[in-house]
Amino acid sequence: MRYISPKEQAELDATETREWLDSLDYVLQSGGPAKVARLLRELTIHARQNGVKLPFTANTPYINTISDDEQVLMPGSPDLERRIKSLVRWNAAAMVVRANKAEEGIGGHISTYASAATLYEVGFNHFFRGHDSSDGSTGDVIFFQGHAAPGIYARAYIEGRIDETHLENFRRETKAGGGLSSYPHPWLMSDFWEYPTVSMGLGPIMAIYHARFMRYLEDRGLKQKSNSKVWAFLGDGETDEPEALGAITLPAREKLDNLIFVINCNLQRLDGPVRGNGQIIQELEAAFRGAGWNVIKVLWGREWDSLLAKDREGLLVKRMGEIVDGQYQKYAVSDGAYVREHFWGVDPRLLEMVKHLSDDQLKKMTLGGHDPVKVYNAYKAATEYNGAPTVVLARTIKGYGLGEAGEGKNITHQQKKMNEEELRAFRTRFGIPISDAEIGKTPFYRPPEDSIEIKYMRERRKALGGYVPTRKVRSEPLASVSNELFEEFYKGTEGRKASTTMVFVRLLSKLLRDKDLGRLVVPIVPDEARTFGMESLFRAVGIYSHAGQMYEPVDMDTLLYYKEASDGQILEEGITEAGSMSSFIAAGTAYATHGVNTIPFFIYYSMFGFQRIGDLIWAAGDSRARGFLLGGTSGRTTLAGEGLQHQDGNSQLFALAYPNCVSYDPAFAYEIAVIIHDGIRRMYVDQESIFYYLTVMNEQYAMPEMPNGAREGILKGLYKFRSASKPDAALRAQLFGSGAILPEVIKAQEILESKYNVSADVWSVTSYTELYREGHACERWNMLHPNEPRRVPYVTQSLEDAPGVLIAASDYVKAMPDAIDRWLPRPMTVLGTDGFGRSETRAALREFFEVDYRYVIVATLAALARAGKLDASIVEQAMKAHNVNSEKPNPAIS
Ligand SMILES: Cc1ncc(C[n+]2csc(CCOP(=O)(O)OP(=O)(O)O)c2C)c(N)n1
Ligand SMILES: [Mg+2]
Repeated sequence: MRYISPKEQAELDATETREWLDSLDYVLQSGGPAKVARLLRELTIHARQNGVKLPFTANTPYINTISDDEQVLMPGSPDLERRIKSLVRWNAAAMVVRANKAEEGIGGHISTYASAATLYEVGFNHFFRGHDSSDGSTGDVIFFQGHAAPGIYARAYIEGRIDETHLENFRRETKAGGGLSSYPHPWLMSDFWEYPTVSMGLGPIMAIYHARFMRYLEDRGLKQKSNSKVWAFLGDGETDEPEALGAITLPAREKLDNLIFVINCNLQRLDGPVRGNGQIIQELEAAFRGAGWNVIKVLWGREWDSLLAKDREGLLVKRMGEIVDGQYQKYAVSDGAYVREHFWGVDPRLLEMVKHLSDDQLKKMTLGGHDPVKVYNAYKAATEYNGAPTVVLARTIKGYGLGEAGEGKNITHQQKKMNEEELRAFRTRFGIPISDAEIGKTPFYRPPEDSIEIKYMRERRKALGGYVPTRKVRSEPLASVSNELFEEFYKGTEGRKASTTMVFVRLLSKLLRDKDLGRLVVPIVPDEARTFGMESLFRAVGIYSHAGQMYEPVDMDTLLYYKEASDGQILEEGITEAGSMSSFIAAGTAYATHGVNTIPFFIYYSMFGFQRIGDLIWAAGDSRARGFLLGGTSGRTTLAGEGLQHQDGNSQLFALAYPNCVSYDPAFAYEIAVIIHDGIRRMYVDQESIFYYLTVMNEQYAMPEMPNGAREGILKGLYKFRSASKPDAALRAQLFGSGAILPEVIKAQEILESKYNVSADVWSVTSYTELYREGHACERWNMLHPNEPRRVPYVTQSLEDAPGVLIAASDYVKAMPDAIDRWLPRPMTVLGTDGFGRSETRAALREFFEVDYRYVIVATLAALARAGKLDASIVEQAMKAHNVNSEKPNPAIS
């Protein structure tokens, strides 16, 4: 081969490159960009097939996605909007400063909203549709970033929705005249906030599933098809929460172009930079693009456009892309001379580009997220985009406008105070008509009622369908719930064995077939339907999929095939309890947001509920979500084989702490029927803002007939299931059982009577939590009304005259029965399942945790012995007879 010199080689390379580029230019001119894209795709495939390893990048350059020439002019009055924004900024800052004037400040955040003001104001003036939208939709659903709440209140104040007293009482919610919640809390401000967001990461995942639920409602004909959007505003630091990014593939897969994320990329979180040594925006771009989202970067304001136009060699773009976030933050707090030297100064050609600008002008060049035109264009593109969700990555400065008080500084997130000088500077910068004499008082400022600012704001909101946020219950309550559906369960199973899970599934199937309620029921499962024996529902009501079923399911020839359908009713979420819970919240709040009384039933492995996604359940409570959570395969000893990470003896205890969660641990079919019947009535007829948690188990036993008069007690948490056959016996006991442990207790009752002459009543405790709450409510009332007759807790009334020792057993921790101990006539012996579960058979587990019938017997006899009614030797004999080893290690810690 002939020798080719490096110079010759370079020339050949250059010629080759030119030829390729010329060809590409030709295709571009003759066929357009789409043809170029196709060609490049084909070239890529060809190269790969021939072993070429192409470098991967999911990133685009560090510039705006929407170029200068693609941009449209902003409608409306930019000047007025700027002025309004300044007023909102002032009041937002003022309310936080005032809340922290006193020694004991009560917190609040200035810098989050300061960085996000433009992102919100462009939305309020041009995009966010209220619920009275004239386009026939129910408007947009907006998840506001929790820490930006002061700005949202400040706007509501100028709009005239709340008054000065409210602002003064920011974070003083118990004050007369009404206070404002620190963050979005529909529980506390139920006509204002719709969704809680401040536990970071929950807003984004709830938004994703809400967008999908909106599609579900439309596809099932429960809601008119519309152009409503779900907006989620979040912080860049927030994206470190697994929930924030953990579900982003779903909306892309399901083509949810009704979903828009706006991430306020101020490059800072609470302690410091989000990615000091990296670039959070590029990182997020890659993640979202990789997941299939439409990504719009809004990095630079208009002042940069002319510089970028001059940047033929791409020097500026390259420079923009090589600065790490920590350094960008440094530029934000530095003067123009520093920026000139350190950003532009690396290359004389870059310096040349800005030589016509003064240091001051250099310093004032804005970022994209502070430029309303850039933000407007991004939102416009986002709302018009078809086929995928959009994320707007908007670059801003944290604490924008605070100047010395904190702009861009690491301490800015926690900045709650501003001194007089700082206030004065802030006022001057934003042109707020407050005099020097007054500034020390940090007065709120609202322009006169007939000012053009107020008129403009109101007109804009009117045109967009009313004020945002507004929460209003839009559904009519259900008229009633017929008893008919539930009656079969009162009769029991006539000896046939069934588990409470089977009973629930049967009841759910009946509800789904009901002509009134059926269409409102939303079954939600996280890949667990077969575990709970629900697979028959696949075929009966279908699994929801917007796309329908584009394949022939492998089990097509079976009766219960895996049917996906665009009007399917089941939300089969796959293995995501967090996603399923987000669906539950969307379905459980649709009575307000969409005016549809959907009734979600979310059934899951109980161990992965409160314990794993407790914060989302808390958010459901805050959201006033209605519906039923079903903890399946529950009970530490009832779920056999699975072991430590699966066996749940905790969830009932967790449920106790959720104020509007009504929880039950039912044992029998009729208990479940009574509870669900009453639950639907309370939530959908009486419209109470509560939700239910029921644990259901997989042990099968015969379901008895409902005892007469049990209904009230089932709901209150306790009723007598079976009376002692010899009430006058010398040895008496009261036995309490719950869930699948109740049959153990019943068995113990029989043996105690036949073998030990102990006559016992058996009680079913359906809810320790309800008994606990009612007991405390009575005590509290008594404390506050010393002169009035005492109220007696229901549990005390029920057991007042009950003779003998008291023994309780459940498949949950001992703290459950302990919770009612104080209202009992005597202390109670408690059997429960404290400790880690393990893989074993049910019988072995109950022996291990000491909750089977033998332990109920021993506990009863031991209590009688301690009370002096029985000789201790009898207890020892019983232990021997039942193989109970006194030296067995304590399961609570082993
Ligand atoms: C789950 C959770 N963890 C921690 C916090 C406390 N916290 C509140 S704001 C914040 C920093 C927020 O940073 P970022 O998301 O970037 O928002 P920014 O204020 O910068 O817009 C932290 C850590 C929280 N609210 N929720
Ligand atoms: Mg941030």
